[in-house]
Amino acid sequence: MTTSASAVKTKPEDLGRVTFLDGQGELPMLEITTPWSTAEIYLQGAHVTQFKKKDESPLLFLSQCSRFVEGQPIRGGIPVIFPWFGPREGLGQHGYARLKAWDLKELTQAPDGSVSVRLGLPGCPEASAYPAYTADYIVTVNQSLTLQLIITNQSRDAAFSFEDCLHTYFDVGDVTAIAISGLKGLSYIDTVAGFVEKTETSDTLRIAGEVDRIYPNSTGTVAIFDPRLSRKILVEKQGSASTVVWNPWIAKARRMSDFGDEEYERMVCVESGNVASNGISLPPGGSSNMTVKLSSVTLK
Ligand code: TA6
Repeated sequence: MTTSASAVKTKPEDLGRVTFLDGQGELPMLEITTPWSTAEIYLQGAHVTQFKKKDESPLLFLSQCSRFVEGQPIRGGIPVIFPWFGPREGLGQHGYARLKAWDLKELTQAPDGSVSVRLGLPGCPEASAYPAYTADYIVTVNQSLTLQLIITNQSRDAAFSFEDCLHTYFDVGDVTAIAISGLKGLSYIDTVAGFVEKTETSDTLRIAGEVDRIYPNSTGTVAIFDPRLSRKILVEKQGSASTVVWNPWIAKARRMSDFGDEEYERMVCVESGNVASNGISLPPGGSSNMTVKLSSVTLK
């Protein structure tokens, strides 16, 4: 016997729920609950600070020392990096999108219990250096976490060149025990070794010191095997040509005032974006759409 969807009454507890509240530092945030998971998004930086599946430990790392101050980046979660990646003379690191309060544009609760939140980057003085553009960010929460960053060149006559990156901090049981796959055979820029270009020859990348690598033309799925937390994290993506892998290790961790000295042991960044040689140039009216799906499976 088939039952039409309309005949199936969705119980309230099966719908996704969104709660607006003041988070750390009194910064406004959304708390999202679905039948499978919970998530937190701060309007500051459209910053996802947590995603946690029921009966699993948090997927994302958030520093215990993070600042929650308007205009300052949150340390951990998923910083939205735009319109540039890395340092810029006199302009700071990783663009200004993560420093601004984004506007909440739309909330969608799907009949299956998924919740989607669309946020928009408002105009700001720094944007005057660029052609007119819009930046929309859609976060979808269900059994996994899907992030979509859509940049549109609203100019009628000028190209818009930029970099973007979802700088995701993953929570791991012990960074020296994880293995990262999906990068074998790719070239990478080793910024720790003076930005020299190398080739990834190992089947899996292990972390035993500071790692800060940009893998250009890296479009495939990356997996993080975490034996301590008995899970495999998958980073699947479309519209992203670059992967960045980062762990600050001991010395850099100590230099970061918004990061605990020992916290390098519990995190790794696997970032999805379009940076360096993969930067994007949009023609007038053109759009880019980067979609990243973060999921996890339990290791038997
Ligand atoms: O993505 C790696 C990286 O560029 C590292 O070089 C390190 O600076 C990290 O980003 C964190 O940057 P942040 O500006 O958030 O401290």
